[in-house]
Amino acid sequence: MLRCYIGLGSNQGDSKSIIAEVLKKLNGSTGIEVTGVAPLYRTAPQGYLEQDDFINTVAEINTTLSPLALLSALQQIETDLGRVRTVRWGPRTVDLDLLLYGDETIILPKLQVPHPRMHQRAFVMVPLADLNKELELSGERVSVTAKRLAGEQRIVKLDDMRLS
Ligand code: X6L
Ligand code: MG
Ligand code: MG
Repeated sequence: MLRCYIGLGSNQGDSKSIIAEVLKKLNGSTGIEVTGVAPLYRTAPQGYLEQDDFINTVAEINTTLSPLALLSALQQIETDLGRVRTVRWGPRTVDLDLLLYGDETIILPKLQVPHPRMHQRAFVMVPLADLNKELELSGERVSVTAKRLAGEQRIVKLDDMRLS
């Protein structure tokens, strides 16, 4: 049994409902148990800027699946939820990224873990730090990285917006 972290993002359709649906499908998948979900965040689009804000979060799972079996389970859920690949870095109903697979390093043509750019992205590191403050990545605590990135990139916890 391995502890893994999955990045979730959506900026097309009813992103909150889509993420709820994804979490149900993840937890219902053979060999995957969702053990935690960070708060939802509204985040500025990165890479391709002319698109709507994203809703992002991170899920913590236990899995008995191999990395590639887990990757195909994630891709199947993306397809089930109607993801269509058009513009590179463009809008998507849902994106599921395998961020961490235990403490393993995986370098395959179609899968790199830890996700090679996660430590640069507030929309990954901030929810990851919510789930596990002790976690370290390339020698730095994720909570430290997350604080720095949150000061540089636009990211707002959704619950913080309820009273506004
Ligand atoms: C320069 C060049 C600076 C490229 C940044 C960053 C590219 C992130 C792609 C980049 C660059 C990405 C999400 C997103 C995407 C998401 C938010 C990507 C892949 N996915 N923006 N942009 N949330 N906020 O989930 O992450 S496309
Ligand atoms: Mg992504
Ligand atoms: Mg992806």
